[in-house]
Amino acid sequence: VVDWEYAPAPESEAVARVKERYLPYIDGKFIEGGGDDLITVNPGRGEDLATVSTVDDADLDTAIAAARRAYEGPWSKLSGAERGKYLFRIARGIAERARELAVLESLDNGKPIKETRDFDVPTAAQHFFYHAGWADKLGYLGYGPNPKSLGVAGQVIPWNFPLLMAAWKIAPALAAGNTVVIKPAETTPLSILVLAEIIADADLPPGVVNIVPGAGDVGASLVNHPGIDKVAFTGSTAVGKQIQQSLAGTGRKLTLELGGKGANIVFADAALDQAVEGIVNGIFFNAGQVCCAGSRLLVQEPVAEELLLRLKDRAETLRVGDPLDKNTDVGAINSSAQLTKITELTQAGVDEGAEVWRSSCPLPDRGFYVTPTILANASATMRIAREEIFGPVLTVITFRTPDEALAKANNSPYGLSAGVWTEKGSRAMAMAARLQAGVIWDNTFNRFDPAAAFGGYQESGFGREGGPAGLAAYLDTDDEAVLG
Ligand code: TXE
Repeated sequence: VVDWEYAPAPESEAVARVKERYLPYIDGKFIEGGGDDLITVNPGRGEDLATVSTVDDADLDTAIAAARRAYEGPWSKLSGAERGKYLFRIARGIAERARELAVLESLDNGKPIKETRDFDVPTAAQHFFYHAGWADKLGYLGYGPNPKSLGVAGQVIPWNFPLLMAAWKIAPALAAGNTVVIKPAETTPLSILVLAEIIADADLPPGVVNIVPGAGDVGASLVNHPGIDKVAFTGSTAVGKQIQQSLAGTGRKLTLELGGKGANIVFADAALDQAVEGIVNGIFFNAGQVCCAGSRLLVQEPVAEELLLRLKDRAETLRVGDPLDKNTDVGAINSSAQLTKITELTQAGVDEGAEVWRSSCPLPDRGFYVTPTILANASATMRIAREEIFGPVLTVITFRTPDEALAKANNSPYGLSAGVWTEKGSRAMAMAARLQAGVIWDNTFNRFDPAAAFGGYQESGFGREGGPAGLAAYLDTDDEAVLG
């Protein structure tokens, strides 16, 4: 039994320097947008956090025209080494303001400070460092000494890793020589607007990066704008499908990174305690609001009971609570809408006959929180086995043979991530060859490296981010698949 009485260790909220009002960043200036203001909420408390000015169609035209001028003017005339210098400066700027960004991200998104401090912010800086190194070496990618960039990239990002997704999108686009107009998610626009300050301080030529806050309609106008040469979207499968349809026939290059229902497959010979850590990380990291989450646990029958016992013991120790508390393991859900979706889908699992276990950790009395939940005895036809819950809710299914594990893992419209836990290397390799997933981890989970290509199959989208393949997505080449 865990004793939940403890002394909180809160990070100072003042470090985030939250402003009352945040502005779009267009053509090197922070401007009042013509759209309706939006209020961003602190999900840890369920209270309003700040007001953000959003863009209208005229502002979008201005941003895209500025990006075009910057592309045709200073940016495309720079050498790769000079572009690299700007990226290094942005990376250093993120590192210098790391603590401020971490606290702000926890306030705006709800994820624990442990994660923003140790993962989101340093990994975002790492992405700029990595791509800075590529800017003057694109010739080594195998398509001539001076590969051609695409032009103006229109990018739309989600709320689950706001700063990190901004880095994933902006860094490769700039390294490859493009300019950018990027829209953050409506619930998490703050950290990218601090990144805009870092970009301004790095003296990037005006118009190279433009940040256009707004809701989904702004995203739709951006990706469909005739001034855009390349579209990169990370978000829901439903919106991804709409974008693909609306871009059909335009010839515009498109990368889609959509949802997932990752299978974490544990064989009877696996090191079970290590697997438990990987399963916990796979589904409770960022409260499960992760496209590559290991949201389906497939466990081999002989160890199913033992693994579940150990898993529940471990999950019982997770502290759910205030995102700014340094002891918090599982923070808040990003929005009340997402909270409702998680609650409804979990209930559907219970109604369909899954066996539910919930941790006993008390939840804060305000804010948007979900108790770590395990739904065992699930079958492949249940909604909880097929649909993305995007919350701290694990679906458990058993299997007998490797073939059955493969069939069950691949029985999904998605195909983003998978994990294989076994002491037998040949089995891990054989599974990896047949799993329909873009990212497969062996005896680990949720490991990320800017040098490694990330992306999905089927309804998880297409195109790769990270590594040479991620750069190819911003170059005039069809080599992405080869470079992956
Ligand atoms: O996604 P949306 P939502 C999944 C997850 C979640 C569900 C819904 O299952 O529960 O999607 O989340 C912008 N044209 N993922 O509703 O709407 C929007 O403003 C262009 C998985 O938040 O797809 C935001 O910036 N853009 C995913 C971004 O798209 C549009 C991460 C994502 O929001 C648009 C997020 C349109 N028509 C949710 N409509 C992942 N891959 O990790 C909205 N947007």
